[in-house]
Amino acid sequence: MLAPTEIIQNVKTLRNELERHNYRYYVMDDPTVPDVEYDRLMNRLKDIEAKYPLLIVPESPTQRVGGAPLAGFTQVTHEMPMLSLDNAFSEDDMQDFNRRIIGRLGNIGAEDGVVEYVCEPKLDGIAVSLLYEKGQLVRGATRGDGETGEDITQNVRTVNSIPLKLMGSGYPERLEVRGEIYMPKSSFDALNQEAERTDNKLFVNPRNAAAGSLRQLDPKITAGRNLEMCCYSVGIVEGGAFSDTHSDSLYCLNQWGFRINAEMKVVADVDGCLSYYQSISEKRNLLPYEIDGVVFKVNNLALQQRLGFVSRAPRWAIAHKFPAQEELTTVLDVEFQVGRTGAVTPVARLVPVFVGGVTVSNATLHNMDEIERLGLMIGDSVIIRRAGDVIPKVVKVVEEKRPDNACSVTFPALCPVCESEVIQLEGEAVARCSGGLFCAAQRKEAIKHFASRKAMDIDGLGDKLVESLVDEDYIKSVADLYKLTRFQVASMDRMAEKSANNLLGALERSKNTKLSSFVYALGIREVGETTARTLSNAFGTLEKIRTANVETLLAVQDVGPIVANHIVSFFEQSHNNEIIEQLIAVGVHWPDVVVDETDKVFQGKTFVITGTLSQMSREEAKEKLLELGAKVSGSVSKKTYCLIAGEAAGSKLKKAEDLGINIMNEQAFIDLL
Ligand code: I6G
Repeated sequence: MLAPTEIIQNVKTLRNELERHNYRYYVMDDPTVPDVEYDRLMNRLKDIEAKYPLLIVPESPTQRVGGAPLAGFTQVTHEMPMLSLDNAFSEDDMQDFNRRIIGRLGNIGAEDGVVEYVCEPKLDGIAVSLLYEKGQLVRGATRGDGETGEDITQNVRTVNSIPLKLMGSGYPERLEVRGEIYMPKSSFDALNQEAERTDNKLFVNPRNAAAGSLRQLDPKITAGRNLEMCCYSVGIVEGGAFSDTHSDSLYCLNQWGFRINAEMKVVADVDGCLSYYQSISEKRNLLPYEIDGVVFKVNNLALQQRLGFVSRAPRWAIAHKFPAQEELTTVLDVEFQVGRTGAVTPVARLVPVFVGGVTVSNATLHNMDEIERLGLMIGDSVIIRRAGDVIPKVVKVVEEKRPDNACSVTFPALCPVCESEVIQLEGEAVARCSGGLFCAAQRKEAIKHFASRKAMDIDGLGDKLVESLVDEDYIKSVADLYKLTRFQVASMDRMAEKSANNLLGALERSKNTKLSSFVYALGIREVGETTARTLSNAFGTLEKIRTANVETLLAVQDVGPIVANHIVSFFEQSHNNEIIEQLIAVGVHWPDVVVDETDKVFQGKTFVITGTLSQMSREEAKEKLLELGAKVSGSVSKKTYCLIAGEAAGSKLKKAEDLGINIMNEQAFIDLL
């Protein structure tokens, strides 16, 4: 039986230890103990608190899970208004901003015509204020309109990267920390996947998901949403000033337990700001969170004070925004496109809109289920999103803006290209034209695919040229490509003699190919580049693939019943075999593949290794996996088959858990080997 003082001491030690691990994990992204150890400590603390409830305090790490639901949010008046930032949209705007600052500071502060700036990415989240008194978190509030926000203390307490109690020492008596609460891209994807699985409404983007999660009256829901917070400034500072520069104040915040942006950088002048903008633009898609620009601030706090504010924005800071990734536009029409496999896909024709750096006039709507899910009608105002290189997507219909003459979308019963019947099989979301290669659209797409780089790699045979050659009736099948005459090619629009010769040369060169490229080029449904390679490695010759039955195909790694059936039915159709014979007859050839008979149990499966392994090095583990046919990648994604997690596994383990990927500890891996 422990004495009360010993119990209290144990509780203190456990809390300190847990807070330290929390900090290493959520703030520094650098855990020092494995998750199981963290769980053990947490369970020990929970057990003691359950036995002695009087010892429970709000800052205990056990209290992050969220208390009882609220009836509503109360209003908070910000003692110091939460300002907004002016925006720059171009290099000229940035130069103007810098000139204004130098001009105002003149000979005191910008003597040599330069000012030092701090650069940070501008996270696309929700601005919040956290108030600490004597080191304890006493209130969390949204920015609201800058004067008045909402009290979200219960919810911010569930965010693991927000300290409930400040660490270390030297912090002011009253300290208000400001920053952005956001949802990492991986958590957003996992949340929407789950919403899709459970037939719930999807969130439009990580920002809306973060806002929705923070506006929950039940903090337990917020606790399950994997939000993070990154700090960017302070508001109230009473009872202890702590730095002369903005960068220094961020370092202090970091020491006291807050996450600051790892990309933060101090630059000597405006040219440094412009290079920073460029480099962050380039790595934007690789960052684990969404950003909509970068923020520059004069580093010296005394100079910030001298510059002051204009209306509701500081003169010493600016947000250099990226081109918007979401825009509002109108659906002019919905048309139906026919793809290589006959899939009939609705496409929204839009009033052209500049989004994510390009002008977008079309967006795929995937299938009728998607149109129903969005509740989309022709004439609707919609939000279009184009992030990175991703195909533009309609993410939301703005129903309030629906015009009276909006009309619903009807799926065509006949193919819009060849008028064959459109068929939707039971359980499939996609409807298909039944015309096969009779359908000019399917023919065009099949030929484009055949000519593409990863297939037969026919240089100079672009999409437009394929369409014209089919429209002219010069080619009906891929085999006809090799029968094209110089006269036919040269007669095509914008085909000079030289390009015609080049194309004929490329066609000739393409005849010398690889089995995997040829199998991929055939365009068998669900047989992508990787499956084509797996098939050629497993069978070695086209003849063996052609004559394989479903059972034999199922024995190949990664080939499931759907793919196996598509392969068998492709080779059952006589016209496909005729085309293959014609291709071979005109000289298309490839060497057979030597089949490696060893049993490669992990053929094609992607593994990730993380954390420290104690019985072998990571390199040795990788070698073993490669020997068994696996691929080993450095990052976890939906494509990962299994994560091998050693000691002190960190963010990769968390991501794998979020994505529901197989996780194996070192011992299980060794047992498996
Ligand atoms: O909205 C903001 C995003 C990022 C900010 C901000 C910021 O710094 C990285 N900084 C300030 C001072 C304000 N808004 C007002």
